[in-house]
Amino acid sequence: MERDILAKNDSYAAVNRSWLAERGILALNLVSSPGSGKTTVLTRTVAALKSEMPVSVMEGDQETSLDAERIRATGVPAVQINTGKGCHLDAHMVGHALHALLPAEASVLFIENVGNLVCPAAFDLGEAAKVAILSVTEGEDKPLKYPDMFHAAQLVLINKIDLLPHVDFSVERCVEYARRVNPGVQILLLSARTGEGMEAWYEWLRLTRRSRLLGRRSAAHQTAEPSGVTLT
Ligand SMILES: Nc1nc2c(ncn2[C@@H]2O[C@H](COP(=O)(O)OP(=O)(O)OP(=O)(O)O)[C@@H](O)[C@H]2O)c(=O)[nH]1
Ligand SMILES: [Mg+2]
Repeated sequence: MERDILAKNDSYAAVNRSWLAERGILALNLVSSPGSGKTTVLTRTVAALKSEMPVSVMEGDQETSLDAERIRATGVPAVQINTGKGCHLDAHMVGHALHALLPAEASVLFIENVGNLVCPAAFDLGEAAKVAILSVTEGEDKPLKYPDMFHAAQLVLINKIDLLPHVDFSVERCVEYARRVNPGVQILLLSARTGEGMEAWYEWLRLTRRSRLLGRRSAAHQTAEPSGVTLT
């Protein structure tokens, strides 16, 4: 039964992925335990980048639209998906939300998943990459305890580094544990509160978006279609 659910999800995810690819949209699935700072990272990120590139956000929570309201307060479009009893977003929900949000061509779409380090790892949403956030108050052992999530992530953001002087958290050990479950994973340290380290994350976003647009342009070139995409 679990296999059937995942197979069905994968087919919806494939539809989302091609819908996003046709429009040159970079979709990122942000995953973490509750409270590690996903929405705080996102509000700061979209406020910083919205004049440079089109951005929009999907917010996944069991209840409330508090996070979508925090994003909308920055002037960036956001939709809230409430999962009720569900502990993760799935590709069917995201497909519906895509049609409600209608992210712009060549934009970056951030999908904030439900705070949970287990279930979201298994559900492909059609994203280009998963970004896992781990805050220093959670303990450095999380990559070893929740290996599926850290294995699935392309990038790990270690957040709340402003709190490092007050907590017992070894960045070195955390990096070693993350690389043990995912040798190729990229890792950035930041504080969404002070802004330290955020520029490197923005640069990762710029580069990842750029390579997506270049890939789209060369695919369009091969099929002799005009791409219409401006690279910035
Ligand atoms: N000190 C410090 N606090 C932070 C930082 N980032 C977020 N916080 C705080 O951590 C708390 C949770 O942040 P959120 O952004 O709501 O976390 P979240 O991951 O979106 O939470 P859920 O959506 O409930 O899973 C808030 O009180 C934030 O102000 C940071 O870099 N440093
Ligand atoms: Mg949140």
